[in-house]
Amino acid sequence: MINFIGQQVLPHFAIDDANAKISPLGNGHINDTFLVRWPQGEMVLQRLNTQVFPDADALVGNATKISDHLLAQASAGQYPLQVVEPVVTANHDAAIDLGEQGYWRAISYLRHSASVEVVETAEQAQQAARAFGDFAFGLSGLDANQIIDVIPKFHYFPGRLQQLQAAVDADSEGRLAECQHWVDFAFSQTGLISELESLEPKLPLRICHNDTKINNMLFDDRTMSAMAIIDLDTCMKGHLMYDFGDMVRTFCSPEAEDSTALDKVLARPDIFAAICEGYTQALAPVLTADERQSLWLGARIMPLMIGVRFLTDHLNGDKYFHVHRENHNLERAANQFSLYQSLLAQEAQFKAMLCEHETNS
Ligand code: GN1
Ligand code: MG
Repeated sequence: MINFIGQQVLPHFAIDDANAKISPLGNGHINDTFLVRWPQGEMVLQRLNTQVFPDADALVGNATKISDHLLAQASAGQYPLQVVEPVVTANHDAAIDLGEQGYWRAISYLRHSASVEVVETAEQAQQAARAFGDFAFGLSGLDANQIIDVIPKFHYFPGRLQQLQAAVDADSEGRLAECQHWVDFAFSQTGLISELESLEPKLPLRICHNDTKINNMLFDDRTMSAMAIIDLDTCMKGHLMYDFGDMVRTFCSPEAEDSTALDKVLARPDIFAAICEGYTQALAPVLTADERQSLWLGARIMPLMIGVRFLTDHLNGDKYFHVHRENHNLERAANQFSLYQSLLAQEAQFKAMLCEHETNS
């Protein structure tokens, strides 16, 4: 892949392969991402997964609109973070479609940036949650109809359960028996659907990030303060509760998303409180009462729904998420369901924390 990039992709950017250093970057589950450095500069290069994103042009178009909007906000002093921007080719194209050999696009690399895989302190969680809140707030002035839904029904829990049911019915890899207990567990939690159905119609549609994992927010490695929000691939119309929930999902556990130490996969209360504080403060001017009320549902639904998606992919033979070992998706699913259980076990305490921020802001 590295040789291919050097010989077939870099020339589109007028970069001489002989002087470039190409290395894999990040831990994405879908696209292939590389850092390219050459004597005159550096950039992030990605091969988009067109199975997952069939309308890659729409994805690139969305990202351009979002970064343009945020850059304008930043230059007016109204957006506190740095903005990742598309890098066009020598012919000023936003992407290179090489057909079978991939759909490639580049984005700017931010110097002095550092990413975190597991949140260590409440301070870190608060900074990151505030940054994701600033991002959503910054986009509240952009007309949501300008953004194309690159994956329709992305965070639609009933649809994800239907996909799990289809995978169970097919059992194409003969993996059902060993994970039947997790399948049963997932289907025992359908009570969330009625909660969702009563809340969702009241929630405004906003441009959401839809993948607010801790490693999609960069810190400044000199100060460890928030620097930028990255990975605009799934920015689409949606509800803020899912962005809140994805932070809870990826910040609260002291273990990585694929850790098999399930007894340690617990939602940390101090981190949950810090997310509530950072996020609701940044969004205070626009957050509606119904949106505030939806946050606890978002916090539960995201680990459960991502767990369902991992389990579905395990049953389907690991066709969607990149895997690095046998049963990787099953292990991820077990991890996410354990985190969900830990959240449920602390429901009263966590709901009280959300109410506290309701009255404070
Ligand atoms: C995928 O590839 P990455 O890490 O940006 C997935 C998210 C999941 C996440 C789980 C398009 O994101 O929805 O929450 O893995 N993205 C897509 O870690 O499905
Ligand atoms: Mg992503």
